Amino acid sequence: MLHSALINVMVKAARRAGRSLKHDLNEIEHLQVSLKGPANFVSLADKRAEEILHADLAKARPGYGFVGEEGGAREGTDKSHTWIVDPLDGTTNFLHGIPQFAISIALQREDTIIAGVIYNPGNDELYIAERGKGAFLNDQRLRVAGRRKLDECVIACAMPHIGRGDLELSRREMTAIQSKVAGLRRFGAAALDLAFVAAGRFDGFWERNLQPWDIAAGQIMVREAGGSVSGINGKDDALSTGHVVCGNEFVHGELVKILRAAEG
Ligand code: 2AM
Ligand code: CA
Repeated sequence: MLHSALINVMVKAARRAGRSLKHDLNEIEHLQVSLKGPANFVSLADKRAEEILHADLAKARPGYGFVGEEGGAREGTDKSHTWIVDPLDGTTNFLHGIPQFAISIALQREDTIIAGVIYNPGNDELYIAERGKGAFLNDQRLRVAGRRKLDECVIACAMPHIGRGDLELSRREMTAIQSKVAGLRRFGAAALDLAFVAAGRFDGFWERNLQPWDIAAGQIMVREAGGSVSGINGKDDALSTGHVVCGNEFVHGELVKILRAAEG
């Protein structure tokens, strides 16, 4: 399938960084991890992947700014374009050898995300989206699920864990939602949760306290697959608030209602 030059640049970078992550995952699975500990090793894997992404993207599009989870923000001479990159989303899964992790790359032009690529090197699933041109998984056009009955929906969420999140609020939200849906899932990689909504696997997803690089590529993926994405109150912006809720228009609206009520 033919994609734009921009998407080709992003895909090439994602695949090269993916090879690096896959090599490092193999080391983790074979326990050839240094004595300093796996967490340290993973943080090196993360940094290596980000350096590959930065090198490839900067070579192909000199001057674009770059915001990555590991290296912070690097300003470019071209002030209207910025890459927003997570070299390893789903770090805890990666550390445990669970193949639900991904590289997430988005390109922002002025205030708008114009392209996104999410690549899971664990199972070679490649998601791409370009503004106005649709979303694809391994070259198959994506469409969000069409369900309009909440009791048939599978919804993804996050869970506060040690040192992170508001446990009480999360419990109120989960209690309110789990009693109304066919199933709740917590997979632990926000970029892939969004990609799964775009692919119609999940009917919806919400999570709080995310960073722009967790959301940017997944947001355009869901929108280009025909879905709705917003902050928790339904009107604000997921990227700037860091809180996200999405699904088809109906599911998105229902989740917003329930989450707002749970907020109290
Ligand atoms: P990460 O794997 O790149 O850290 C898990 O609920 C999701 O939240 C993952 O996508 C994870 O991204 C993201 N996340 C963002 N900030 C986080 C943090 N401080 N601690 C753990 N997960 C975080
Ligand atoms: Ca992340």
